Amino acid sequence: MPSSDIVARSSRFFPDQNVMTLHFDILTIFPAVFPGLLEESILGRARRAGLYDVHFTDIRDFARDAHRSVDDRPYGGGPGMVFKPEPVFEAVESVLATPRASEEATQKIILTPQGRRLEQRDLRRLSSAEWIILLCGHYEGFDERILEGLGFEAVSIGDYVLSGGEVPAMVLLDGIVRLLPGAVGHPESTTYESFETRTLDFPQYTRPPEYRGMKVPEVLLSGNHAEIARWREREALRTTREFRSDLLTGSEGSRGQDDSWEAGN
Ligand code: 6GU
Repeated sequence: MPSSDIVARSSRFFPDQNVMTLHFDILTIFPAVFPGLLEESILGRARRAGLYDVHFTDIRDFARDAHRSVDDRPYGGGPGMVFKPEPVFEAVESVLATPRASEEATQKIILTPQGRRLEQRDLRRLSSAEWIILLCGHYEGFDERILEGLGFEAVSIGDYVLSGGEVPAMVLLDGIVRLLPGAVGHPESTTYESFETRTLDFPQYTRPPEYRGMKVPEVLLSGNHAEIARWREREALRTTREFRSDLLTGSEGSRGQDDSWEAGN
């Protein structure tokens, strides 16, 4: 997998270079919430190394009235407010007006609890894109014509409701960037981990061998690598059975989602 990722990411424009920059555009009414997360750790290093970059568009800049309003009351009544179509369409069109990659290498995603639930394999597939546009929802939702007219994929990060699409957008970005070749020190640490293998990770320990009466399992101190591998496999299965038996049976809970989104597109 890592080698094919590298091929996928070598640029048509710079074929002699192994790495190209994955461009993110994030459309939001709260651009100020993102920078801290983008500075630290893997995301910070990968960005400074040029593996990816992020451009923000403040949807409010495309509001038309003096109050810079981007939401309105829902037709038919009910609580909450709905994203108006005009500022969102115009913000999206302003981003699309300066393409950063070919159509085929571009992924356009709208973050909404009404979307298809994100899985690790989706992140894996998205990590070979060249341009990813993320549109963050807010309020009670979007005017349906935004979903209908823009041709974006609607993506949810799980079966719970958040106040907006900013945290989900960061979840996507984080999950994608750490898969880019060079982002993580040991590439194998992204291939043998939970959800790629359909089991949870096995328990890990570091020094000291005993802490507050809790001991590191003897087998891990034994130096017997075959024994250690068997123990880890057993423990991974045990914790998966206990907390996520759905991963072992292939049933995905109430939504019965058995294909990655876009698989059928
Ligand atoms: Cl993408 N948005 C919101 N507001 N809530 C969510 C979500 C997205 N995914 C799960 N819950």
